[in-house]
Amino acid sequence: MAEGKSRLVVVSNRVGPLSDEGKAGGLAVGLADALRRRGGVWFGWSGETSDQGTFREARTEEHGHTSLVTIDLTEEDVNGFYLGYANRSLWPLLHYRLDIAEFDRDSDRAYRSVNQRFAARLAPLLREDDVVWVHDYHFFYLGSELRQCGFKGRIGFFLHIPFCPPEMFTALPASHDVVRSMLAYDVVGFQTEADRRNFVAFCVQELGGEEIDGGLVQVSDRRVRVGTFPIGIDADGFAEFAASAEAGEHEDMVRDISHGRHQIVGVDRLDYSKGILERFRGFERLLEDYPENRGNVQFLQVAPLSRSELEAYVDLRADLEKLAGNLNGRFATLDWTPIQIMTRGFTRRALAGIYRAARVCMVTPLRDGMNLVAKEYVAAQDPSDPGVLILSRFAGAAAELRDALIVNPYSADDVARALQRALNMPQAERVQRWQSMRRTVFSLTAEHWCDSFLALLEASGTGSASDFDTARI
Ligand code: ADQ
Repeated sequence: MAEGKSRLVVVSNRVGPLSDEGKAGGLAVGLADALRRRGGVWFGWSGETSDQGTFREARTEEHGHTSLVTIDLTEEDVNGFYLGYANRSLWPLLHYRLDIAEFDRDSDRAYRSVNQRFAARLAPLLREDDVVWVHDYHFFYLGSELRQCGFKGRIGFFLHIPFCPPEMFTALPASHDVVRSMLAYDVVGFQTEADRRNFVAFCVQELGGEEIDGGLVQVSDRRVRVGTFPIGIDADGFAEFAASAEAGEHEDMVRDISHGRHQIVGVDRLDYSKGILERFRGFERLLEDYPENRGNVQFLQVAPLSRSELEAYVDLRADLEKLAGNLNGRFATLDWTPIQIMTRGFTRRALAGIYRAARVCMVTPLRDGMNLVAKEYVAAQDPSDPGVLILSRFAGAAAELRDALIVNPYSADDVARALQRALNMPQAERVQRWQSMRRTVFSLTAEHWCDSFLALLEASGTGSASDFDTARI
């Protein structure tokens, strides 16, 4: 463990990998890096189900100064906690999709119970001066449960996805319980100022709290620091990936299949929040309204299946294939297929090559906490001939990457106009916009995100919530 610093204990639904073998997502890389530097524990779900679930012996893997500690869930836990409450209630609701959010008592119970059992398993592993950092919407109750177990040290929480306005969040039957229990954390962090404001507004309007200068929220006698910490990527590492042989091979492959046509790319987990259908409609509008692009542009959408066990995702895949099929049927010629969809994952090096081959990257979510693909695309570009980023105003990244072409993803006209502009943008303007975005991506990195969150958490002092009791708030 690094001298003079407390041990870091990270909790997230899935843990690792600690070594970057070119496959980890942006978040895992950022956290792994912090753990490698400081030493500590990464605690979470093993991804396995067993009959004993959380009661089964924990698995521990040692990597230098860091231990990965995981426990199982039962199948019932997976259905209620993970597929149910986390994925069918919280994910859609927090992405402003009240229309498809489902709420039911059994998954609410399962979620609380898993949070309570995770806390009970983690508490005995903790030392008094540990700094505990809990991640994401799977573990809203974990902090207050750790307090119930008697842990008095510092606990921070970071939400990777958006926090919707209070008018919407109150639709969650347990909304008051969730936010009250979040006050057990010493620091609560969000991706953007808009998310932070929504959370504070909930505390004020629903819990009778008030905002105090300096980023503090007070509810009854409990004060919590509420801040904005936009997540970044390991920009240098990603730029190195882009210069690797594997990236070069993929860049060449994409250039070969595009036969000198401009390549447009979209890279997302297959999820309704990513706005892929709307993006296809924007591309279709480009071909309708600006016919000179027919035969001259090609769109590659990379969308690996995520959570395919959920019905909404199966439907989405079918809708996407249908829309792409119709569009291809309508515009394709013997030697040109406008849209290609690939539902496989790529290594991060391969992905960097694909980004580099693309003249335009479309990152057009309907709602997104941050969106790391936007930052990866910027980091992967050739400085002398960079591509253009088209970015949804509803992605957290839009607050930082002002020199992208910012669009309303719901408007096919707006998206088509931006595509036309991107495809015809002079090199000098591309370079100037890219340089400005590059500065942001290379300064507000994953390491910066981690360090600034932990600095605030460490400065928040120990034991501030030792007497935390949700019943009093
Ligand atoms: P995600 O919703 O997963 O993350 P995003 O930020 O774009 O969204 O991260 C996706 C990651 O997966 C990127 O690192 C990307 O490279 C990788 N990826 C996507 N498609 C891939 C493919 N085909 N092959 C390989 N890798 C692929 C959540 C929130 C976001 C927030 C992050 C981090 O929803 O808003 O930015 O957490 O906080």
